[in-house]
Amino acid sequence: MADAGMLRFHVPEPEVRPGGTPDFSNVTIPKAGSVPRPEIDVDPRTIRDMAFSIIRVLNRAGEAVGPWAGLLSDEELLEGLRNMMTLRTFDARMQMAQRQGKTSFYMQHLGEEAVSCAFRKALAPGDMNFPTYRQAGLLIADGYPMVTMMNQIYSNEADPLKGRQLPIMYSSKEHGFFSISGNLATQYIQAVGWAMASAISNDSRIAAAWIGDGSTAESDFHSALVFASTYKAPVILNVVNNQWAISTFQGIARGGSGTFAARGLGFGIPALRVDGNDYLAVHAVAKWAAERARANLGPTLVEYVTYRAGAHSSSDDPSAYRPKAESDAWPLGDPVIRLKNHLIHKGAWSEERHTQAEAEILETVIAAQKEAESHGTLHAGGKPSTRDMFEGVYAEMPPHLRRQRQQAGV
Ligand SMILES: Cc1ncc(C[n+]2csc(CCOP(=O)(O)OP(=O)(O)O)c2C)c(N)n1
Ligand SMILES: [Mg+2]
Repeated sequence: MADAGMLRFHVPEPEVRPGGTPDFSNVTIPKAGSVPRPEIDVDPRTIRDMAFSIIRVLNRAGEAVGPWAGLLSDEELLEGLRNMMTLRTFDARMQMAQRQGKTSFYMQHLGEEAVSCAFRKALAPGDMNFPTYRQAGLLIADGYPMVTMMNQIYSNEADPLKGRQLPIMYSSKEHGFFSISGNLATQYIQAVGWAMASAISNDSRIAAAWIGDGSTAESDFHSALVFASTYKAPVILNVVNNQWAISTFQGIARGGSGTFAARGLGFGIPALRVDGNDYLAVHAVAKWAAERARANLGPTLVEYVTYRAGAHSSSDDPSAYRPKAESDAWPLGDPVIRLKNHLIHKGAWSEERHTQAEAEILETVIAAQKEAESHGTLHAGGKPSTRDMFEGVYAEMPPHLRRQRQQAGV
């Protein structure tokens, strides 16, 4: 009490800094299969504890257990494994291409592949994602051509966005992938607004909002929750908690709320936490939330508990702010290895087939890369024409732009 009356400013600190021993002893991991699966029309007040647990299906022995298991066939699981492996290989090749100067920028998904790949499979055609830069699995799992993604990354002559967007900020209406905005959290208000419009026009399509743990500190996140809860918008409110927001640990944006899922409770929105490295759990929870939205039961907030194993982006070096071995210590493991082990346990897969699939996937990704590079890279080959810069923005081009286009001689 010596300093009674003297205020002290509180800044949350991560458990460990570079040079320290990784410590996740504060992350409580419930047993796989232990969290119940309520009916979709459950009274949200009766499941508030789900915002503090973690829904898991795959146990350490590679078995799928509990009430959230059993939704996917072996074929669907094998496709999921292939999609995650493809995303991982795509990431590795594009990260390398960035280092080779073929693009200015890249962002990887390492460790988070299950979130976007499994989620995509819970949606129906016509549903719309409002993704961040770390959900390319939504496109890969929906069969969007890798060559087109690479063309965008290289800003080459075949880039569908004509070099206007930062690399990796894809856009595809047909694949339910709303144009990515670099301004964090804008995706939330856009998704909720789109979902409200869908309900107002008595459509059947639902929306999915995406945000990272750090970005939940933006006001857009909170405003979106007001509208989503008041109007029971048909939207899935996804929070990908990968523990880091560049160099800032998740405790800063979370503050004293315990979990990011718990943010939904004050709005009366059902909030679930799920093991983001468990393909089966992610898919089952996404399906539950999608069914609620489609049945006019309103929004669901889902927190995916995962870990960003790679750097934030090609411009980041995590060794400056976290121990090097921290990702190996992450208690929920690796999503690709966990699904692989599950399929081997079931007798639907083997180490040999996995090695063979890795080689095949690498070959496919390299072939796509060769094709994309034939259309140009950042500093070589074909580019979008200067004329493209003036088109597709205004229905009628304003006089000053018409003048500039004439000056440019295009
Ligand atoms: C409004 C806004 N503020 C800051 C930035 C810069 N910025 C880009 S990514 C990022 C960290 C986001 O972390 P998180 O939301 O946890 O997502 P993650 O990258 O971990 O997937 C920041 C601060 C931005 N793009 N937009
Ligand atoms: Mg994050």
